[in-house]
Amino acid sequence: MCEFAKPSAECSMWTQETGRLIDKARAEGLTLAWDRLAKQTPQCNFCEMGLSCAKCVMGPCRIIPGLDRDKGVCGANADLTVARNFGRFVAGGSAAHSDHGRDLVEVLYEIGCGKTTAYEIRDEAKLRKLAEEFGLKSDGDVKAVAKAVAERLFLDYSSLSPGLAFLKRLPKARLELWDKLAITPRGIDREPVEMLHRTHMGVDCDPVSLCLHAARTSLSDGWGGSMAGTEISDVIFGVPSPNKTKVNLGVLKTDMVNILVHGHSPVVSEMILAAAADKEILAEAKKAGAAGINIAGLCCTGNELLMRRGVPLAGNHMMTELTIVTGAVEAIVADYQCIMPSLVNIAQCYHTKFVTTSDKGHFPGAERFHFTPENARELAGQVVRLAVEAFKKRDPNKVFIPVEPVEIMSGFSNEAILGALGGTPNPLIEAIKAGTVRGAVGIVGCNNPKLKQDHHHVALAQELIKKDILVLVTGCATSAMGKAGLLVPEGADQAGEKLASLCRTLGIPPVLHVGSCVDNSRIIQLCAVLANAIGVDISALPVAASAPEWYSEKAAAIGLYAVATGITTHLGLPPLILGSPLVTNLAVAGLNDVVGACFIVEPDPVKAGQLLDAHIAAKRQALGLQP
Ligand code: MSK
Repeated sequence: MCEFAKPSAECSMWTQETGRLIDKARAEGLTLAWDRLAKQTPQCNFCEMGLSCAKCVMGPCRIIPGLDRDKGVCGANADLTVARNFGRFVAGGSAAHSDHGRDLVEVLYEIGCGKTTAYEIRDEAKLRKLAEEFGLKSDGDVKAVAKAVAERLFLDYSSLSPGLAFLKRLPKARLELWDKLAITPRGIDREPVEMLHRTHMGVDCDPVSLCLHAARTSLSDGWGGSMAGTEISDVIFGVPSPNKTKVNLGVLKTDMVNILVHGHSPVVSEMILAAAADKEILAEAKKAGAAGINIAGLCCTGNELLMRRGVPLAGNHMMTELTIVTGAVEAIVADYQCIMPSLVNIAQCYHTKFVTTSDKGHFPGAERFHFTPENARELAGQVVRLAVEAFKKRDPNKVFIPVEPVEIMSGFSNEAILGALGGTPNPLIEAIKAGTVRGAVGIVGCNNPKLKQDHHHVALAQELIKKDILVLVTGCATSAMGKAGLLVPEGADQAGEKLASLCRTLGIPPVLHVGSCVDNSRIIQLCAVLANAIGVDISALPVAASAPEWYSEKAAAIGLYAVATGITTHLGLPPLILGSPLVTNLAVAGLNDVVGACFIVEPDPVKAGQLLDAHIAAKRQALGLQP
């Protein structure tokens, strides 16, 4: 087993709420992710090193470098096997984000064609601005503009793309570098498919070439599918602006019908939110004995509603099973990604309805509703009514909500950040030059049961803000930061003197919540805005990224598109590549000479903070600034 991956007895005890609910789950005879991890331990060392291959039936093969089993049946050695596996891993993550983005483009298209009345354009100005950016007619009938923007993005999903529409946002130097390396992404669907093709036996047998195509694939996500997901979500549901709300399991209400929206897409969850405000359904809830209907979020669907509507966030990835264990959840309404199959079984031990809404996400045993833009309003009403019915069956003796909610601030879209600065990045650039903000780090992503829950996110953020480095946060790291008091202006008390004073003046937290996992596209876009304004490539900026507790293929895609964009990225756990010295060295060093950034792997969050601080100091010095 890899040294980074040892589950610790205390790993489940990081937060008060986790520990107490684990005790309840144990008393009720339930098995949770931590228990399943323990049963899976020790995990397969070959898989952990990336040295197993099951891509054909001459195998499966396990490569043992240095021994007489150093090649698979086809002749692939350790480097090639690792590169093939890593390429497919990144393709999986890129495909997931980008397919999510496509769903938003499809809703925009349906709005443009007048085929849905459930959805509308909430931010017409952003839509027209995008049309202008894409070189399309931006005035006139809003539906025609919506249709044209959607059609332009559909082209980007295909082989007919004239060049991804969002690439124009990048500094010229970065685009020239990608062209030189032949990693400029072409079609959003094309790159992951080509990765599957290249990694079929007997196609691309050069590990370096495969790694470069992995970078290209991830870029089709970051500057393509994910960016489309973010931008079109803003158009349809509104550009986020700062709001105050609450986080942790305390957002569940003992006297209300509690519905948790889970997954990644705002498409269905926005409809559930609207249905929960329906007077008729509210009256039914009251008749059932509830004081009202309470919607709260999980994972990135939660982040979407949190950013735009201030809907409270019940928890992140490793809290999802435990939310049901509270006994206070009437329904979990799930779309796709990061939804543990175990939730169905745990829900069956309570009165909780587990509802799926996407034709892509099937969970045997779930209540299945196939949402489309045409039927979304009607089905949302049915789902909320199902939860109201479930409330009647809630067992008050099983209800246990172990904590009080914590206040947070959210909604820091790029528009909100730049808007607060007078519409230009110049005040931020001046603050960076003066060292008030020495740099910025995006802390993104998941929890992993192999690590002490939330601890790595929080300890890293504390280490960075102490050194006057601003932190931007997305995804499941958000609730960790919130619980630690870092998402409120008072969090400035934990920051260095200069950053703290800026936060107090502006009334902002030292850690800014910028969205869900697709919204990491906001971070790379902001980097491009800063680089263009300063007149440098993105790799020259005093910025970095980090995924301290990551688990998913999508996180690997995010990390790689950040690095390929020129942003050095820290990982708290290594990817499954350590079986290849060539691929590992490329990731942690060689990429610096290729794309001007690389990965840092460091499990200790304090040491990681020190490494990122040193990286930022070096970038500042290279720009002629005080480190
Ligand atoms: S939900 S990818 S556990 S952030 Fe986006 Fe959270 Fe990571 Fe899933």
